[in-house]
Amino acid sequence: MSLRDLQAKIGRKEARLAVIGLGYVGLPVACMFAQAGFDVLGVELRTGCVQKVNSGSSPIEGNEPGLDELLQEVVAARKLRATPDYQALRDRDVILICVETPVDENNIPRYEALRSALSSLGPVLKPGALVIIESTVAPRTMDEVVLPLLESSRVGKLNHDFYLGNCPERVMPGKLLKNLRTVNRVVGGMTPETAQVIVDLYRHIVQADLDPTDCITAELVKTVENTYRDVQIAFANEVALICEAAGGDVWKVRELVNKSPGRQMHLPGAGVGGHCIPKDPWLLAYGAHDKDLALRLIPAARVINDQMPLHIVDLLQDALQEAGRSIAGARILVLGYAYLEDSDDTRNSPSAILVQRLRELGAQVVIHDPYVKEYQGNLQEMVTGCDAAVLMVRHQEYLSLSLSTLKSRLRLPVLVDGRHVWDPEQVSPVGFIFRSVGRGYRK
Ligand code: SAJ
Repeated sequence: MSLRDLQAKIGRKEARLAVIGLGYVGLPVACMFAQAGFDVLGVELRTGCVQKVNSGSSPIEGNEPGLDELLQEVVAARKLRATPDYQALRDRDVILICVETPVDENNIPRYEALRSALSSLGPVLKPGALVIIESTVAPRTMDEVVLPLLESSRVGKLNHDFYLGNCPERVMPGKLLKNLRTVNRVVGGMTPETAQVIVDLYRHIVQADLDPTDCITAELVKTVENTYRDVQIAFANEVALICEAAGGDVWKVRELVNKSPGRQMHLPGAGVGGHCIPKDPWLLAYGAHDKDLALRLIPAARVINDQMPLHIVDLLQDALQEAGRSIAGARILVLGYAYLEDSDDTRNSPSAILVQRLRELGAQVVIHDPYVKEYQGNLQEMVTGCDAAVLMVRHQEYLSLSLSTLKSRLRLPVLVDGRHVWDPEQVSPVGFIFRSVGRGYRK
């Protein structure tokens, strides 16, 4: 089938789609193309996930507005079904690949899932089919990993026997469906014609801009946009450390800096977690790893952000010292374990770094998080008998905490705020020994 024939089939919604990987990226996009009227096959190796999807039940944890209902609707309408069998891909005209692309402890991309998906897809790929990579990959991966794997695993050449592009995901947990509809997308194609066909396809589900370009640009845009965020957060964190040392208040400073045209200082805090921001700067850096280019700012930003949970420990030690207590043997209540407010997602959580360090220093740690199953519980009971409370995540529940009740239940009036929940004017009258990221406390 020619690209033009495929473009026509997409226009008539007759193209048969497939999504490889039914996680927080693949499942919503599969549901939305199915809702748009396409026949969609989900390929997923986790059989438990396959069974849940085929029963119309979402395997995704956390609150995703509309996803459960949409999944039930499209499965009942037989527009979406899931299978672990790659052979089922033989009749698919368009295949989206939405598998994980983590980095390892040396910050090197790990493409096992991507390579496995491509190697299994190649031999069953229908002639004239279009392959679209949604996973976030390091610049040059399309040219140096994806294309060679597809060409080596099947008889055929690019732009003759199959077509290839990338449309990096821009999902945000908690608003997966809304963002798919409303967030602009960059669309990379191995040829401009391929990029246009991919734009035509996504136009069926995306109401925002679809910007066609080449694959290397799409790879760079996705990794740069998250690296931008990481560097901006690191800047805010370093300014917070300066404010602490200089006796300033970073929150007042940030508010007034951001009144200056063109400034948008981000939020300093207890660290940077999640599945995107800690990883994507390393994917971007890897795009130039074999060139004689010494990156300094991007790696330094990662170091600054990864140090912030340890800085919270320093603030806690300082406050406990003022209360005449060492951290060894102290009982510490950690408020929040998810990486993001009002989420149950704990991937790369800064709280995990904090808890590990506290235990290394001999503290007993009590963890509360209203969204993370293993840490749910009665907060008032959990705080009783603790020597200090450390706020790590700005969950809604914590914003309305009674400070006087909190103090009455703590053995020592020690409170550390990692996410700007409280101001000194609220805390001091209650009699806390208070430390907060970005606020000078040096006498
Ligand atoms: N954080 C800060 N200061 C900030 C913003 C975030 O310390 O100013 C921390 C958060 O507490 C969290 C981490 O950084 O631990 C990541 O927060 P995030 O708001 O960036 O949320 P993510 O990880 O879900 O990022 C996703 C990204 N989306 C995609 O990769 C498709 C990111 O590009 C979005 O900007 C972000 O969602 C969003 O804006 O919701």
